[in-house]
Amino acid sequence: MDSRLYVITGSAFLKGRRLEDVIRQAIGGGADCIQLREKEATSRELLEMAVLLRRITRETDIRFIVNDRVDIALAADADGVHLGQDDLPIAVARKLLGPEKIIGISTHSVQEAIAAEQAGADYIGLGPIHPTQTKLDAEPVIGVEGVREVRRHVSIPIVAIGGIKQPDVAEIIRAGANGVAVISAIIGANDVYAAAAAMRAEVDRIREEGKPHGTDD
Ligand code: TZP
Ligand code: MG
Repeated sequence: MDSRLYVITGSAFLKGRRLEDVIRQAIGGGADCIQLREKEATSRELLEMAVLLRRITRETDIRFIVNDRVDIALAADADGVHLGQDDLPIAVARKLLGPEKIIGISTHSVQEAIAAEQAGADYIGLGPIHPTQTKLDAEPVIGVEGVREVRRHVSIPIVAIGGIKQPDVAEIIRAGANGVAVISAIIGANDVYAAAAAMRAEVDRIREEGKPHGTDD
């Protein structure tokens, strides 16, 4: 699960554009994983979006992850789920999903990262790196230094999240993140394709410098 540009949905940023079009542009620009995350949606709406995103990500051969909801992930045959600290425990999610699905965990500290790895997470989301307006109940920011510290303690892939914009990418990847997870800077961009392409190119450029980025490299 070594994602370089992990794009998360956020309907608030669509500004009247169709989810399908915006996601296709993000994938065209280089997103290699899409996560469905819609906190306000009903189960029925989530399922509909999940089926749509599964179709697009299958066509383009990239990963598809569902936030919070193991049931929706199973129903849409997503590649996995992304769970927060207060969602189902990893062991329970693993039992429901079986051995093949991906399980990612949101972490905010070295302790949470180590616990996630020990519990069998396939990757961690780590942040918020910078202040974000997108998640109002976000934990305190951990900065790039937080990435460097967590990288020293876990070997599973790290996807950094929170307020990340194109100029931030280089130091985050140099600090040991495998990739970046982004909502507003891509979904909210006027030119989604260009925003994704610029961020993906930056991840690729720094990754090619050859720093260690976890076991999946
Ligand atoms: N978890 C930590 S920060 C965040 C989530 C879901 C929001 C990221 O959105 P943005 O717009 O890229 O800051
Ligand atoms: Mg959650």
